Amino acid sequence: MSTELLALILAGGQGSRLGKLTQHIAKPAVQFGGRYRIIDFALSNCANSGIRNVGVITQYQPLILNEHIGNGSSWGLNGVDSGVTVLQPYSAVEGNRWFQGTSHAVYQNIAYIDSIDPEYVLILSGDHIYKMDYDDMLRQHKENNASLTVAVIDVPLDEASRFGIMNTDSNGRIVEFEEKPEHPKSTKASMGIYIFTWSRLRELLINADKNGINMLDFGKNVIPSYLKADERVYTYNFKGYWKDVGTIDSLWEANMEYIGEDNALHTRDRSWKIYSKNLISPPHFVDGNAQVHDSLVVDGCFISGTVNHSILSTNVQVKEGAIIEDSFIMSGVVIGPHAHIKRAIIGEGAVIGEGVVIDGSEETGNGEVQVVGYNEVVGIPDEA
Ligand code: ADQ
Ligand code: ADP
Repeated sequence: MSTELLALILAGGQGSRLGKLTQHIAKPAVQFGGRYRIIDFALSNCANSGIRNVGVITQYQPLILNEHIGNGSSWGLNGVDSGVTVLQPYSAVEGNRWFQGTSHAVYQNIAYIDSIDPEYVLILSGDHIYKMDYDDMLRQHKENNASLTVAVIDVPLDEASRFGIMNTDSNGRIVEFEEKPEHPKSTKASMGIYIFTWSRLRELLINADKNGINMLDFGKNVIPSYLKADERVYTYNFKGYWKDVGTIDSLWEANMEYIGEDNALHTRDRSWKIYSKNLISPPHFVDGNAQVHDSLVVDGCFISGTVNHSILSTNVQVKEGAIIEDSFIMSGVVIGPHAHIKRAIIGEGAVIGEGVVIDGSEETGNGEVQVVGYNEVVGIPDEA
């Protein structure tokens, strides 16, 4: 089998900055927007870009991710000439090599990549919310006769030190790259999305291992080494909405930005649909006393209380007198009578007892987005 472009989604990071939300689940499997898990965006972008082969590199808590991806049929990636392969961690064999970085994870999966025999590999993160046509990036990679193309986006200067930051010449060729610099010299940030000409990357990774050279991370090792070797490294300028949802604040923000008809992701754009595994639930029910404004509510919800500018994922129950504002509520959550949830993320299956107040707002709460973990019980659950 051979294919032009193989996508590899890095879905392994622990996501420690998401705290309780990633205690038992890999970051890319965390829910988003009422109907999705974060990785759906990368998988749907692959499907929409005409990519036929996708490898998902897992490491930390991959169980739910495995279940979710299944045979890839939700994204149409289960045909005779296509497939999603969930690649399992190598930690058991290699002992302490468990924690190593992104390019090392690719190196560990070289046998799989060789079995597909791609001309190019597209490296993606499993934790970004965006819509992007990777085929256009590939077109440009070929036009530039590049050995590496890095997707970039302009970020605010005060956030630039969270990213790989680069300088380019007038043709978009990268002349300088610094991974997460303390004092960033530009605002051109790497999105952690790369297209490599595979033969060249393969050679680099194999030689580095042979010669005991650290080649563990794309940002820290591989890109600098490409630049040093005077390889043709180009940027691809991405215009549009993109968010790395690696922190509680960014995850909450991205969900809030997803509310509304005219949202940042253009949900209603039929030409670039986001697909997910669809578990059928009954229609949602809004009872006679309920009030729902400016909110996303999906299947299986049962609402008796008040919901304002919030997202209710599948099978959420909001009991009488409860108020939910500016919050993202994941699947199966029960919000007890007269509870008040404001500026919060409530994890899958959590139960909030009667009258409990969870408030992360500036005005009345402590100003920090509040989080309740998966299946966590807060207060005394309602008997009914
Ligand atoms: P980070 O996002 O900080 O920076 P990193 O945490 O190394 O990069 O991980 C990238 C992705 O790979 C994440 O989705 C993570 O979960 C996953 N991952 C990490 N280690 C893995 C492993 N061993 N196996 C499988 N998956 C793994 C990168 C770039 C920056 C760029 C930002 C943009 O290094 O230059 O600016 O992405 O978000
Ligand atoms: P965050 O940046 O939110 O902490 P990352 O996904 O970048 O999340 O991963 C955080 C750290 O956790 C990284 O240093 C990564 O190497 C490490 N890590 C990755 N996988 C595991 C794991 N299975 N167990 C423990 N730590 C891990």
